Amino acid sequence: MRDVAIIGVPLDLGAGRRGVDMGPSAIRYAGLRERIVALGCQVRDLGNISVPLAEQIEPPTPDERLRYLQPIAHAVRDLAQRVRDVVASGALPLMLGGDHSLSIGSVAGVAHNRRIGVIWLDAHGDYNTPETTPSGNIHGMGLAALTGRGHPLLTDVLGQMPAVHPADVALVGVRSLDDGERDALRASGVRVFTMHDIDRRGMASVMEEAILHVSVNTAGFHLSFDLDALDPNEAPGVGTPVLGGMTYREAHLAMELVAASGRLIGLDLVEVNPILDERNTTALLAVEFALSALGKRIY
Ligand code: 6HN
Ligand code: MN
Ligand code: MN
Ligand code: MN
Repeated sequence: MRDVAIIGVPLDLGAGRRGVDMGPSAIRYAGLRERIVALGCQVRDLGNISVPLAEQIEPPTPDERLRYLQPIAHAVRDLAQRVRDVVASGALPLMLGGDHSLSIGSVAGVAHNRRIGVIWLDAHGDYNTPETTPSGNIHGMGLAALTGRGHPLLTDVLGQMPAVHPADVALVGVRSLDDGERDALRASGVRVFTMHDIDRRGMASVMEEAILHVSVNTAGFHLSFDLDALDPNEAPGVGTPVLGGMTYREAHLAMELVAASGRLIGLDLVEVNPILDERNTTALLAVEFALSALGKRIY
């Protein structure tokens, strides 16, 4: 079993709604560390990245198309450097969020000086730019930034632009895209699997193709798991719920296929919002997904 390093990112500046800053606590409280140790992994919890509160930075930002750009750019750079160091130490970085803008840093860190694949599990595309965003929220721009589209402070985090090639990315679980975002995604070369594909083909077929797609000629793949990929009836504690998502069983199967691939090199669990959750259900599911992705077997 592998070494795992946990990094909390209590960031909510990239989301329109407050509460996901408490996600790292909720996931830790759900027993993350002990349960990964029980798998036989060596686990280090590196604590949280320091992130300012919205209340500390009023007024938000001069640019309403990139809300809180400066503090988010600072946080993702800090995170990317720590993740790069974790990777150099031979451990697998496990990020707890926090809003999805944090993945701009985590993926940049995992991708440092090498070609990696990315699987982005999400109800959304996170492929907006300042030109297409309807909200100005940077958590809707993370995947675009990682593939080189957007503000330079977000596209060039560790001096490698783009951090990942669009052709090495698979987006899975999508059911909410903004108009400009959809056009950009179509032109990008990112492989998109919507909920329609999961309904028609089944999760196993979709994930097997996604994993193969991001594994060709790469050093392995990073999995960025936005918990809003799940149906909000099963995972209510997320920042931006969208009906019609994957079931717990489907997501769980996806994680088992990730583990079976032997190619996982980084993992984000993001957008857990304890304020909207019921008895920490969503955080508990996040822990289950981490365990399955790391190779937990029933038999
Ligand atoms: N997420 N497409 C919407 C926006 O504001 O850009 C929602 C983004 C949600 C982002 O869930 O990580
Ligand atoms: Mn997302
Ligand atoms: Mn989302
Ligand atoms: Mn490919």
